[in-house]
Formats: sequence, structure tokens, C-alpha cells
Amino acid sequence: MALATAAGTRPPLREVAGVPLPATTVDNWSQIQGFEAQPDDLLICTYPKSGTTWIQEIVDMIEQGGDVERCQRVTIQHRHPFLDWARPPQPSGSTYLQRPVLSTHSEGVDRAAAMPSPRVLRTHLPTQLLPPSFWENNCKFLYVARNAKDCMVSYFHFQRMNQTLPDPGTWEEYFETSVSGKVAWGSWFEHVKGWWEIRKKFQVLFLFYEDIKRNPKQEIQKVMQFMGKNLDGPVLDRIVQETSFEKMKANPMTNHSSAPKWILDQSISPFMRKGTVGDWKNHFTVAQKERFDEIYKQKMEGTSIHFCTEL
Ligand code: PPS
Repeated sequence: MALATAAGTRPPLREVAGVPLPATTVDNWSQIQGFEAQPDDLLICTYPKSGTTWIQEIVDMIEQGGDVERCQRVTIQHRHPFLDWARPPQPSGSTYLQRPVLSTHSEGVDRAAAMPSPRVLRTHLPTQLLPPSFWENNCKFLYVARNAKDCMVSYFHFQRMNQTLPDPGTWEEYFETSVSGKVAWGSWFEHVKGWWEIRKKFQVLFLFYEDIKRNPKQEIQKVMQFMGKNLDGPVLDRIVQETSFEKMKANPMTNHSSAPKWILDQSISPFMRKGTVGDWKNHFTVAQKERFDEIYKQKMEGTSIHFCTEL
């Protein structure tokens, strides 16, 4: 049963091939699957709450040669179409209603189709659900991974404020939902493992949130090289400054403050919340940490991937 909220009733998730997704994404699944990628597309891929917005701003700053004003042209959610997103119907009685919104299309696919190449796009889809044309065209993929514990905490607060996703309940309840992979876009473990395993077979730049936090200039340089750009030291320093958590939190073009309250209610929790490594320690009990570490060991057995959970 869907949980009632102040804004109305939150839509329950549905599934594609066992992966829970927002219902509107599933409604538009054939359009999303049929998306026609171009060989020069760059696709930003992340599990939710792994630093998508951060890497988007970094990529755009690189694309614009460090020109801050040009990065202010439009909000971050409109710069890089979100392929697997279709707007849910607006709850009746909402004061934010400007015009009736029908989710008969993926907004992301429509926006991408109308965009000139070379395009930068984004997705939260796991490898097995990616539209096949991305593989067929050997596109570039920029994957950002964040440690599972901080991701879980960030996602919990995001689900509290995102009225289009299921209500997370208490932290204890959410912990169980999350470890069982019953959240939108599915299991963190499967997502990260899937992208890690294919990274050498395709053009994948695999980055870690924690590395960008520790050494932003070095990681931004990797992105720049992957994009085939060449920017000098002072421009890179400007990009580091402009993409800091504090700057992006204060920037209306990156902090999602223009999203309507019936989608993101930032009075519950801000989108730019803490932006740190290790906030999980403020949420996980000792018992939860021990249980999680055990599950992690089982699920990640045999992979060579290594995460930092504190700096
Ligand atoms: S979403 O909804 O999936 O697109 O969210 P996403 O952008 O992937 O992740 C949001 C979290 O990333 C943090 N963030 C940053 N951290 C450090 N530096 C910068 N510049 C930055 N920008 C966004 C954001 O605060 C969310 O993490 P938490 O832990 O909730 O603060």
C-alpha cells in the first residue's frame, strides 16, 4: 500500500527484470529502452546519491572551459537529460500546479532527442537495463561510485524529502529496505559490481566520490582527459573551487532549489545536505554496522573494488 504524505499519496515502486524503479519510469520503459545513443554521447552513470550532481557540474565546467557564467545558463537538471526519468502526475490540490503534467513520455529521452551532439546525458540504470544502443555505439561512460554506507544515509534523507519516491519510514526500517535492495534503482551491490565488471570492456572512467573529495584536482584532471579536453592549471583550480560543496549548495543552478515542493520538499531535508565522507557513523548503530559489514563481505566477495568509508 502506498504511504500517505502531506502532498498526497506517494507512488509505490514497480519492477523491471527484478529491479525496482519509479512507476513512471516503468510506464515509459519501451521509450527509454529504445533510446538511440550517438557514438559521441557521454553518459554519466551513478547509483542514486553517489555524487551525480557534483560530477555533472564538474563535466559542465570542463565543457565550458571553466566559464562560470556559462554554467549558470540553466539548472543542472536541465543541462544533462536524465534518461530514466518521467515526471509523475502532480497531486491534485497542489498549489504548484501550473499546467496538467502527463507522464506519457520520458522527459529525459525527449530532451536528449532534441539536443545537439555531442551530448552529455545521465542515468541511474544498472548495466543490464541500459538501452542497448549505448553498447552498440561504444559510448563513453563516466561512473561515480560512493561507499555503500554513506549512500544509504544520503538516500534515506532523500526519500524523506522526495515526494515521488516511497516514504522511507524510520531509519531502522529503511536500513532493512536498503540492504534488501528494495529501493528505486535496486541494490547498491549489484549496481556497483555490474559497472565495475564491465569497466575494461567498454570506455568507462570509474571514479569514487571519496577520491574526488580527497583530491578534487587530480580527479577533475582524469575527467578532463577522458573528455579529450586540455585546460590549464588556473582553470582547473577554478573548477575545483566552483564545484566545492559550499559553492554548489549556495548556487541556485546546482542546489535543486527550483524543483517544485511536490517533488523535492527541501524544508524536510536539503538536497545539498552534508557532502561528507563518514556521515554513516552518525546513523548506523554498532549492531547495524556489524550486520552491514557481514552482508557487504558476502555480496562483494570476489570483486577487486575497494571503497573508503572515512577520510
Ligand atoms: S541524485 O539525487 O541521485 O542525483 O543525488 P546525487 O547528486 O547523486 O547525490 C547527492 C549527494 O551528493 C552530495 N554532493 C556533494 N558532495 C560533495 N561535494 C559536492 N560539490 C557535492 N554536490 C552534491 C550531496 O550533498 C548528497 O550527499 P549527502 O551525503 O546527502 O549530503
